[in-house]
Order: sequence, then C-alpha cells, then structure tokens
Amino acid sequence: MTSKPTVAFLGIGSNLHTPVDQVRGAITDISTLAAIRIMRSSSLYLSPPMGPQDQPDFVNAVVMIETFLTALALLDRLQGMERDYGRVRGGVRWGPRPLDLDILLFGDETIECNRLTIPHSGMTERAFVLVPLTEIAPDLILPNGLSVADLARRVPAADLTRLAQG
Ligand code: ROI
Repeated sequence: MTSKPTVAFLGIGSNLHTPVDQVRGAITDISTLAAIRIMRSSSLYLSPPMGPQDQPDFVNAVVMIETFLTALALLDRLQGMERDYGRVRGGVRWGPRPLDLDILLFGDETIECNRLTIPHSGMTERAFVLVPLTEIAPDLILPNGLSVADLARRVPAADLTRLAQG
C-alpha cells in the first residue's frame, strides 16, 4: 500500500431515542467500518436545537478519522449508517433525527457537488461543531485559512454543555 490515507473530520448529532447512546453507538460503529480508522473523538456536548425549537436538545460530537475512501464513498457509508439508525430522509427540514453524520472536512479538499459540500456549510458558525472540533484539533486551519480555535472563541457558546465522560 503506497497511497496515504486522508484525514477527515466528522460531525455526529442526535436528538432522538436516548441521544447519548446514539452518538456513542455511532462512534463505535464508525470504528468498525472498513478503510476507516478513528484517530480522536471529542467529548459529547448538549445544546438546544438550532432551527425549530419544538424538538429535544441535541447531543453532538466530532471525530477525526483516517480513511482510504474517497469523500463520496465515505458519504455512502455514513448515509447507510444513518439509515441503520432509523433516519428517514425527506422528513421535516431541520427536524429531529436519531442520527446525523456530516463530513465536515476531508483533507484540505474543497468539494462542491449535488451530494456534498466540503467544508461543511455552516460549520464556521456552529458552536456545537467548532467547540468539539477545537477540542481534538486545536491547531487545525480550514482550507480558507481560518483557524478553528479562533472561530470557536468567537461563536456564542453559552448554551453548549460538555457532558461528563463515563
Ligand atoms: N441543532 C443542534 N444543536 N445540533 C445539531 O446537530 C443540529 N442538527 C441539525 C439541526 C436540526 C439544524 N439543528 C441542530 O440538523
């Protein structure tokens, strides 16, 4: 094997069916996928829903992986896992979901196609992405030159709670 794996960051979110269990289960299941290795995982964080407020709070985490897959092949795997967790696409926009898996960053690639936008749109404004991302990759610089730690310091994060481990 001569080609090098790509380092990618995945956002994980859930606000249904005991969200802490969904997020922990997803991290375990990602670690068992072929051609993907989890390098680091963040703490779990609780936050009120962004978008419609008449839904439960979310639990979020970010993991850093190494993968030999392409971004689209990785997306296929992640969407398959979302389906396994009971996610139905085409529901309420920004509605509740048992599992949401987003590719936040894929190496230093910028990708714009009908299935995928990378870096993930909105990640630079969301505390529930920036804070866990900075926890596991404090020196990370986005393809546009911005530092995730700087962005995390600027974003309002008062309603984000880090959950105790264990
Ligand atoms: N709100 C929070 N706090 N966390 C999420 O992961 C999240 N995901 C979503 C919407 C419904 C937009 N709101 C969210 O998809």
